[in-house]
Amino acid sequence: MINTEDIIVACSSPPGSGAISCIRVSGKNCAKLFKTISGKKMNHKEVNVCEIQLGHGLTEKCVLTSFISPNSYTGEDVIEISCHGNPLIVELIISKLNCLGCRNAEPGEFTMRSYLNEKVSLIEAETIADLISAESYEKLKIINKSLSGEYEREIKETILKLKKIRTKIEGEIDFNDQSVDINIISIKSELKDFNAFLRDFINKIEAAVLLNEGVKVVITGPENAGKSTLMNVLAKENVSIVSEIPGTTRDLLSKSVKIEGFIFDFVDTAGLSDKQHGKIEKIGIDKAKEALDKANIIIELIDPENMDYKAQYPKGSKVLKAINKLDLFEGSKEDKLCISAKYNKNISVLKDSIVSAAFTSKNQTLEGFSARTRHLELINKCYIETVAAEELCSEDSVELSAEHLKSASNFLGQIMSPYSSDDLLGEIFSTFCIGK
Ligand SMILES: Nc1nc2c(ncn2[C@@H]2O[C@H](COP(=O)(O)OP(=O)(O)OP(=O)(O)O)[C@@H](O)[C@H]2O)c(=O)[nH]1
Ligand SMILES: [Mg+2]
Repeated sequence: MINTEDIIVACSSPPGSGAISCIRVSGKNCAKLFKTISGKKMNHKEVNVCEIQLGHGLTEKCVLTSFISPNSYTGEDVIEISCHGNPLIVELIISKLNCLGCRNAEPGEFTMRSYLNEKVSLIEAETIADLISAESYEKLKIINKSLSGEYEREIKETILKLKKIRTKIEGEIDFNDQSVDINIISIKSELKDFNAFLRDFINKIEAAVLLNEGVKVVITGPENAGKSTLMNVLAKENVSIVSEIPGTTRDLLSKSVKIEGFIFDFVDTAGLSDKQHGKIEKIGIDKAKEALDKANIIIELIDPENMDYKAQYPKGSKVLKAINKLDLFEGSKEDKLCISAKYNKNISVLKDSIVSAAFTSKNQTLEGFSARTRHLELINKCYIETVAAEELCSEDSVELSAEHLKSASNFLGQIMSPYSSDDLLGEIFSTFCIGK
């Protein structure tokens, strides 16, 4: 159950020691609380220096900044308490506030209140969370554009385009007349154009999600091909054990690596072979197969001893094939990329191929926006419906077509405002950090 009645409190600055820590308090009426801790009246945008009495006979000189509802981050009364950046002091202040009736905030709860009080849209809230966790300049650039509302505007325009087509098709159902054929033909053609537009939009969002959430690159291939050696050279550290014994890697090992400013999550997996396997190797192989299902890019690495290696990958997978141990054979083979993981040969070529495979056109991506898997899933569901609507858009099945468009609108609308089920909102905001 979402509770918006409590006054919530959390430390909004990073944990640990520092010059200053900031504790945020938000609730419907904080004037009484403010008076209790500072002995002063709470005024909007006012800064007060005051000594707060804490446990253990301690006092702390704090700076209190107050904001009166609705003109605050959450839309409620907000007090920001700046104190010396010692975790013990932070703990004592929070425990004092707990004694005065404040509840510790859940992750993202301040921003959730901001959304519920219509201070920020859901996309804005998600973008703020992305801003905080951005680990590259490229990502910051995109988030900046998103914060200026560009992404939201494109989503809203798409919703509007779909709404116009829906209005037309529903009009056809309500006012059936002789010109029905002509109108349906024109609606079908509009739907065709809309679907082409939506396909492009999805491609753009897919690239943006990869940039925002990282590209999952799974390294697979036969045993002993040098997968773990490659993992270590890409990660620039010893993530995986390397040995000449086949079947060394069993668990999945992951490492996030930045290449040209883009984030890639590399996953090293157990080698796949047809040989008889023990219980643990079998589990490793199952895990490797699961990882392949979730990969955005697969690197199939073979070596001179396994040139006939054949494997099946999930439909639509992007597979980069490379032959390792270049030092052990002469020249190029079958136009495949030849590398040496151990002697760091052609690794930069492999990295370039990985970046190009993830972001077909880097520039196009950089003009993209801060999108999430949540948005991509909804827009894909919308697309399935609009494609069905186009197929069914004929005189006999116009009602069915309209039904599919209704579902399509519902999916698209949820990007901006999900059905306010507590669970769904809780799920979205729980990925935010505490104090946000
Ligand atoms: N000559 C040569 N040996 C390599 C190269 N890369 C890796 N090796 C060797 O190949 C052997 C196997 O390497 P690993 O990285 O453990 O291979 P793997 O594919 O992870 O093996 P499993 O985890 O057992 O499936 C080790 O002895 C490595 O030193 C290379 O470029 N050239
Ligand atoms: Mg290995």
